[in-house]
Amino acid sequence: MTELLQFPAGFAWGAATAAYQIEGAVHEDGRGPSIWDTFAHAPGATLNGDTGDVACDHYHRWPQDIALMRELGLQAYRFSIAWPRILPGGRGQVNVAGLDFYDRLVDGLLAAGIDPYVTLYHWDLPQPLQEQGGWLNRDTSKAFADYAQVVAARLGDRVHHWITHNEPLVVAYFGHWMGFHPPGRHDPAAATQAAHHLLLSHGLALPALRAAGDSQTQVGITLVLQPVYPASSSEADLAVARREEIIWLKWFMDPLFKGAYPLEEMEAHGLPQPTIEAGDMERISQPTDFLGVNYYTRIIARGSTNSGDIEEQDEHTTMGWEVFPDGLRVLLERVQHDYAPKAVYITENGAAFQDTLREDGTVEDERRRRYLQQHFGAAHQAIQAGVPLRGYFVWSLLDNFEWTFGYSQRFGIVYTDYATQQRHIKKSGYFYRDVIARNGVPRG
Ligand code: GCO
Repeated sequence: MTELLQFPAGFAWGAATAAYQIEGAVHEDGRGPSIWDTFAHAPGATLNGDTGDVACDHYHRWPQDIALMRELGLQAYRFSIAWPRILPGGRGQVNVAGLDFYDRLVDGLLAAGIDPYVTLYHWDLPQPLQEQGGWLNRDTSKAFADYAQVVAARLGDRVHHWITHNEPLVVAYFGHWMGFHPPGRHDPAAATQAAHHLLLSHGLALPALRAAGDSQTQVGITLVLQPVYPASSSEADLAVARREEIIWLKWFMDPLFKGAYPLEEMEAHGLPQPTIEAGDMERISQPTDFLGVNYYTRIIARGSTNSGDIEEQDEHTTMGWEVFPDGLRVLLERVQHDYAPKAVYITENGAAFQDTLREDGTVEDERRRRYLQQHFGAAHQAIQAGVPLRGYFVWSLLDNFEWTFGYSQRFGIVYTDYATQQRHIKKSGYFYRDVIARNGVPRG
């Protein structure tokens, strides 16, 4: 018999999604437009012009989706709330029908014995706030805290895990510097300023979330982190590695956990200093209960084309990402050593591969199954090494709208047939069900 790597008692096994990627129903029950509606509808912005207008139609099919989660044995479910459903104008008038939707969802999850982990911002800023400057406007941070307060006042008696932001790096860097996410800017100074306001909004929301909860309430933030491996010990590779570490680790972790940006290093690597007001860094670095980590792959830093003692692994996902499970262990140990968060959750990990739905309704996604098994194994090693890892959320429950890649990338452990909206549990989903049932993973 293969050996089973046993996880600690109480470890939370779940799956994750995000509002714009699954809900659809973008014009229903008073929802206002978000920057992703606007962006996805702009010609050429997404592959095949795909949008989240219908997505997985989860807004209507949520009871069925909860039944699926039950079938998988999920203990926890991470989803995000669409700010424009709650406050269509971004601030001011509350849309009660929007709150009602999430209220029903939370009750449905609890009735199924599934613990809700709620993300407040998974990139869908209300469009009216963008028109007032979006994350470049300091007032947006205040609007976010007010929004957090409205949601927590309604759900805080039943939701005990709150995540303020999902991957603020992506909002700042992809949205304001690389330009391939909304609002499509190409300005490094805008990126660092937006990042600062995102972090500030996290700090402003924390007291509101705590005030609406009780002693069980846990509050955190989710970052996408990638460990950086210099391709060799050449000065050129090390220089690139230093810059990548600033972007993918220190830019957000230092202010959150040390109360200061690494400003000199940032400037030296082309990240301009943002405008910071008195008290901001104290707000940003208030203690949190956990850190959410999204891990997909590593970065190999190369200063020149021919450099490199390190070779990429052969296995890649359809996103083009190298499959590198040990990077998860290395990352978690590094984060613990340098920043010591009180607790850690993997809030996303998963892989896109080409899937085929067979006539009998099965999907033999052996590569995804193996990907998960290997990454669970790496997480287990990190726990052995002392990392306070408390739970694991597979990205994603369902195949869904993968941002600029539209529907071309399937990350689900459940297959979505977009033509019929039928769901089919994949082989990886059944594998996950067994892992959860045994609270253990067969050694890979
Ligand atoms: C992210 C987002 C998800 C993505 C996933 C796969 O982390 O980028 O949280 O929305 O779909 O990461 O790219």
